[in-house]
Amino acid sequence: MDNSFPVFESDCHSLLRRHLTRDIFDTLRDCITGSGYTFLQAIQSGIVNQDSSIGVYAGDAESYQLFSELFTPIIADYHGFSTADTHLSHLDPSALKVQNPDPENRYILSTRIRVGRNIDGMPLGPAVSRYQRRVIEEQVVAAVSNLTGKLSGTYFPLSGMDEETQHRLIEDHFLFKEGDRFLDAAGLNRDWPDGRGIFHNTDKTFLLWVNEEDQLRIISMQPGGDIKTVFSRLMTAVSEIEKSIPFLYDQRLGYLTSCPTNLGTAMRASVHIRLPKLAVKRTEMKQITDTYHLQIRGIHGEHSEDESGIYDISNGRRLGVTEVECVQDMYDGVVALIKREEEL
Ligand code: ADP
Ligand code: DAR
Repeated sequence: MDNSFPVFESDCHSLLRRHLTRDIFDTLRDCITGSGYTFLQAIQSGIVNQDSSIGVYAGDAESYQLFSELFTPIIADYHGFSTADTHLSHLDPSALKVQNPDPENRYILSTRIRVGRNIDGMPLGPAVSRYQRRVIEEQVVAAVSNLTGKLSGTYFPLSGMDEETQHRLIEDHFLFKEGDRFLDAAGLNRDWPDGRGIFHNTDKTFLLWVNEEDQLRIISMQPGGDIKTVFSRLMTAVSEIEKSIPFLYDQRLGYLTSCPTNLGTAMRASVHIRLPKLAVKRTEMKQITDTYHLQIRGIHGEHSEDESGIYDISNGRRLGVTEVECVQDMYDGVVALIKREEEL
């Protein structure tokens, strides 16, 4: 790994490039955390992938302190969250003021709400060893084997999963894609597929990814727009799992994650929604999603393009807002999008 100041291409617009000064680089260049994660590893993804939006990953909780000269301004820039701010959690679905925004299923194909979690006492994905990843897998599998009722289900390790099953689960939006180049350069794909897998209940409305970008991605999803039911199921599952697994949590930054974009709630609440009229008025659609702090993705996950007027619409705010506010953001924005679609 080259330890000279990185060369950024003229069309690189990452927050890494924006905030990495020569002074910060010289100060942090030789820093290594207790789990052996180096500053150069932390910035590697943004150097290799010049089209990164952020470009940095944490290898453990200590990364957020030891590399603070760089991480803190990136977090402030991305989340609008300063060192004077403190994150608060609010996980109670009864506080959510929502109803199904599309009871006749004219627009919303499906609703999915996920949170990322990592295990207190372990490094994060970019610095975890093969052995630690297997310990994490064992801990998570033991925790989900205690789930009862509608949350009970089966764990499927990626190792040994046949290609056809894996492809179908990805195509059906249940399983993560094999780590992309951003995760690869961050060291998150090391030893793939060892220690990775997916748990899901019988009807695939509750799923849990093990050792992808975060150590747990806890997911609730179902067809249609019953946002409150999806959120309630997720919160029940999270509190059940937390009875046997300590989650990595920071008083100021909330739930700690490998990518700073997921800090705080680590929540993405999304709908797959068909908006054919707004699809040809993309500027107007963007005005509405910006107003409600929403993000637009394609329906095959991050970095995918929208398909035939169907979009993945989700909350853009994760840190400095509560879980209830994340879901409320998404709901309020979806109501506005459907209203405008009907007007058109
Ligand atoms: P993240 O887990 O960070 O939300 P992605 O955006 O890559 O990651 O989405 C992961 C998977 O979840 C993809 O297969 C995507 O199609 C699926 N997905 C996301 N939102 C929904 C939704 N509302 N309904 C159905 N599938 C969804
Ligand atoms: N691709 C990286 C991370 C962006 C946020 N998405 C995550 N964490 N999956 C980038 O810097 O663009």
